[in-house]
Amino acid sequence: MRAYVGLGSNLGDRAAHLLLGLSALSRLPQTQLLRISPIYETDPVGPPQPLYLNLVAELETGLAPKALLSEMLRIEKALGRERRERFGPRTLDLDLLLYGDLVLKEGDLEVPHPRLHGRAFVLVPLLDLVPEGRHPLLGQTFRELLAPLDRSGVRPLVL
Ligand code: PH2
Ligand code: MG
Ligand code: MG
Repeated sequence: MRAYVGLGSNLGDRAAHLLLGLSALSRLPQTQLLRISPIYETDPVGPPQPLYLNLVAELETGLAPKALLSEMLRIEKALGRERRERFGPRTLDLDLLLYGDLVLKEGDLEVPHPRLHGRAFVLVPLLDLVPEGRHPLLGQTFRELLAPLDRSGVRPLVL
């Protein structure tokens, strides 16, 4: 199944955390890392905290959604993530954004990701990968969902 994972980091060496996260995703069983979006530096949404780096990765995976999610949590932990306040700073956050056109809500597994449609820091890099994509639950295109949002807080990273 084609799956899209959002990556974010706003603590320590942010780019290194993203690269380690991508490397770990690429090594998951039954999984290929197909493409990645550009990296963006983004204003934090939520409590005051450092700027984020965000990107979206496209995977082809034979893992079931639950198995993929638990592997993602394992990768976050391996990269030193401590869960403290909700929406607070993190070394690496991996969010399962889309799993094919699956719509599912079961415990801590919810696809499409429940906040995908309101977040420019997700929609901008997602649109880089799937410019004609459509939200499987809401039915609107990602382009339509991004249109009313303020994207001034999402800037291409210049290395
Ligand atoms: N993640 C959050 C909370 N706020 N803000 C930005 N810019 N990027 C994120 O990845 C992010 C956030 C919780 O997951
Ligand atoms: Mg997140
Ligand atoms: Mg998360």
